[in-house]
Amino acid sequence: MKIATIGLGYIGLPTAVMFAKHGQEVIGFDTNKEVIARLQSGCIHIEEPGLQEAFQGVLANGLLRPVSQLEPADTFIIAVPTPHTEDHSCDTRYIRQAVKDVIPLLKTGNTIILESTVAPKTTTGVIQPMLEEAGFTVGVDVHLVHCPERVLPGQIMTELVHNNRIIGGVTPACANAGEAVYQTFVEGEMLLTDASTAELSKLMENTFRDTNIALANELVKLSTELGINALNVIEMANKHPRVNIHTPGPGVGGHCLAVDPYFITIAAPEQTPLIQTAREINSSMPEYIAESVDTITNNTAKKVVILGAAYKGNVDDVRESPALKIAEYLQQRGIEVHVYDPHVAYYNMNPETAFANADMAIIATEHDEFKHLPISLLTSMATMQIFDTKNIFEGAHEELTYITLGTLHRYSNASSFSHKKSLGRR
Ligand code: SAJ
Repeated sequence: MKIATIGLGYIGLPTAVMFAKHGQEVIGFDTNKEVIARLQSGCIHIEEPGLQEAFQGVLANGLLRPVSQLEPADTFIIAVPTPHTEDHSCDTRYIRQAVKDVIPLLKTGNTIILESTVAPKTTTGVIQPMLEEAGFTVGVDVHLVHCPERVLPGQIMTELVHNNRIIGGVTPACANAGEAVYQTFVEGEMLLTDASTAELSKLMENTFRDTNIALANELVKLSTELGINALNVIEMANKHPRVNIHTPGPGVGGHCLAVDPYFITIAAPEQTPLIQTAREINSSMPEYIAESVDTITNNTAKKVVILGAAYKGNVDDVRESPALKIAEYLQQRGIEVHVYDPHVAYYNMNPETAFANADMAIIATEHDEFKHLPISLLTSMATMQIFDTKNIFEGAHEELTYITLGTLHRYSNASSFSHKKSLGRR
């Protein structure tokens, strides 16, 4: 089978590599010529464990060819970005462009698979009409499938193989065609369904996470108010066999959890108050962290170092990153902010400069490097103070003030302080 993957980003590239690794002839197409040139020279352009080695292998044996000109194939897999517009709705322009690029190459019997996350009904409402306008009957001449990617950045190479796969065919024949494609390497279960169910399932998976994280973040706010350690509450509550309160943090980033719920709320605004509120709570967290800095330092912070720019640990992806929003809120307060991130080239500067004379270090991303910090960096601070919004720091120093999302109540305003003093612990 000859497979063409369109879009060689966080999903398209590992997917192309995986097909090639399992013996398929793959061409990887991307409109970004710099990306293609880099790939042709043997280097991947994203950080993902195991990907570089696997990529080099299939480039060397010729099964994967990065190309800047799309070619005919049996199967076209579209994995392009679906950015959100100003009002958070799903921008399908890259998908439509990809379909336009594919149409002149299409032959009877071809399969077109959309992996990009989309608003409900995009496959049947946007792509199917384009194919039919071009003279193809979907389900008869060509097969159209929505097969949402479900891999976790950082574990993509394993999850691509082992995760279950939703295969949403526009017709049952389309679903069968999609299954035949993924059978080449997927070891998880193949879940055949229709395209709209596949679209909404994908969106609800991330909405489930976003809503549950909002509950954890709301718990931080209410516990701080009540003088109780939210992290201890979560630890206790999660001992219940059917409870799994998620982990609170500085907000929700990435191009999935912070984006996908809006595709649902825009499609059905009246029916989604819970999802909308969850989004608001998670979006409020970076400002809440900045306000907490004011409270902790009694508005005296002049310089703050933010540890982490990426939206989550051990990846280089800064899309929708709460860390960068915290930086903005602190800068608006006139605070000098240094963002240090060893995983993100742009923010991988000299940590000495970032820490020197800082009044606080905020751990905003759970990179392994931040579990322990060199003592020399800590002692160079004006006030040795770590605000660990990810609860990961494992180091210790007698002069260190260590604050988590569970201990903010210690610094809350005077009105309820006496109450907090007697009830707050840790
Ligand atoms: N986060 C919390 N608390 C938690 C879990 C996560 O604050 O308990 C934050 C993270 O710090 C991060 C954000 O949420 O800022 C999202 O991180 P994540 O690791 O939960 O998810 P993503 O966006 O990297 O990947 C998700 C995954 N979806 C689910 O777990 C349901 C992944 O499987 C999807 O493939 C991916 O979205 C996607 O592409 O949709």
